[in-house]
Amino acid sequence: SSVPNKRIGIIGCPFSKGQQKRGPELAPQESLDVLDYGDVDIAHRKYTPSYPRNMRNYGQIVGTVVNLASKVEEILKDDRMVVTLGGDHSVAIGSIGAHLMHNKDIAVIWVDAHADINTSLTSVSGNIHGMTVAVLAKELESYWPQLPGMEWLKNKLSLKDIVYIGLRSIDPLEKLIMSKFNVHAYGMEDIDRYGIYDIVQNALQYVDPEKKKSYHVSYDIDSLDGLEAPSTGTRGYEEVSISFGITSSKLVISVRGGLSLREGICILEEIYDTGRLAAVDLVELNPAIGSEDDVSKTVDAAIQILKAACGTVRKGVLPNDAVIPKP
Ligand code: 5AB
Ligand code: MN
Ligand code: MN
Ligand code: MN
Repeated sequence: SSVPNKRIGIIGCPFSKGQQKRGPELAPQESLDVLDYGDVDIAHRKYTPSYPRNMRNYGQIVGTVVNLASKVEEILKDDRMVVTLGGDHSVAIGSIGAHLMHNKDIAVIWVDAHADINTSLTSVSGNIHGMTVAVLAKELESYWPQLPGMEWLKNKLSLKDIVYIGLRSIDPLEKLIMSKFNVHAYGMEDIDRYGIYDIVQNALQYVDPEKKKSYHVSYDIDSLDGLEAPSTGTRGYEEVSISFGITSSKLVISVRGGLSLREGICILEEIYDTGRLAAVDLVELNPAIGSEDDVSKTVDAAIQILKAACGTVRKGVLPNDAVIPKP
């Protein structure tokens, strides 16, 4: 099998406007021991004469993902695996968009409680972190209004090239989109039935049967159970206000019962083992949520997952030239 990439470039994207809570922008400040390409410039400008409806903070998002995309491309050209530390999940528009510019033949493994496949016309929240996959999807182009500033996204992602793992909270219209386009997804119930190892093997076999694609893992920390990763914005029970025209009501989304940290680690270990893991996003960690303990628990979970993505083996590795000391 091919040799996994040992060179890593890490980039912070402290962007939080894809959702409404303060905090995800703080996550990149937690330091991880890898080569650092710095933080992306966050766009603060209000954008565009034709701001699309029901897309909160569109201007800042467009500006930021463009900046992130050029950094990600730079890291890929340096032949390093890219680790993008969000930020909320809207940053994956930039990282996956850049990966697609660098290499058209990618496969995305989206690990999340949510499908993030709303368009501006189906979203009940107007939060763009719930629309990322739909923005990137080739098959959904005609379901969007004009998206000014997203013209750079020329190579779109085919919905055949994405597979979800860990879903447990999908909006009804997201479900409709997924079934119409036959999007491949493993929910928590599938993991209960078959176990995480077999699920990952199946997912990879589906999305990359010829074993030649460049993998992009977009890891939303809310895929983990709230007990393992409490400091994230969309966990537990949350009320999202729905407003279409003059009607408005509340939707309660339940997202308990998520992945164990071990399952999360296993996903990355197996994908690392393919030797073709080229990019990882670690998003939605929100250090402004929960107690100090909650935050350090969540950061630690994120670190364990990133370590697995970088080739850490839980069983340990043989040291290079070391010998067992004798007296
Ligand atoms: B996340 C919801 N589907 O569109 C929406 O955390 C939640 O990046 C989106 O997965 C969650 O607002 C976005 C209700
Ligand atoms: Mn999520
Ligand atoms: Mn997400
Ligand atoms: Mn979230």
